[in-house]
Amino acid sequence: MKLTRRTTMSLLGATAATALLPGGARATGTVHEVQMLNKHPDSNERMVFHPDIVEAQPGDTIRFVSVDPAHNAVTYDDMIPEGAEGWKTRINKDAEVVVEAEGAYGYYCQPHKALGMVGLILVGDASGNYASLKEANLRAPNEKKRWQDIFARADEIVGGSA
Ligand SMILES: [Cu+2]
Repeated sequence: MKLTRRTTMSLLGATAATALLPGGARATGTVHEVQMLNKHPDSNERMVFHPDIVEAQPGDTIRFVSVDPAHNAVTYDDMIPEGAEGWKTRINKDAEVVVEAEGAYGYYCQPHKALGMVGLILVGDASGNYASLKEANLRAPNEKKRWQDIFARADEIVGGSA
């Protein structure tokens, strides 16, 4: 089950590649692309990260692609593994982050957070802090709604890997 899902993910959004990082270091993991879009390609949802759930392994790279303008990706302070580093990418720019620490990472787009432009990255066995993400302080109704939808799908993934 786990292998099947991972294989599916790699067909959808990930390419096996090495990423050239600032400073010349090379990441050896998989690169997972997340598109920043004004409209979901397969639904009427506006302002989305696509895919909004990524399953990765420690050392993998997440590549945020600025397909449409005015988006970025910022981790919530209370939605990352303890001791892990978050990130904040520049608006309108493609950006790559390497996820090192195992766990769940919640992030949002600054201009569209209140509209529910949010996403989840699960690194390795994310069960360590996954449940704590549900306790995070969310203010906007659309933001809460999108997270409920993401959690409903992620519950199966995290539950299945535990
Ligand atoms: Cu946005």
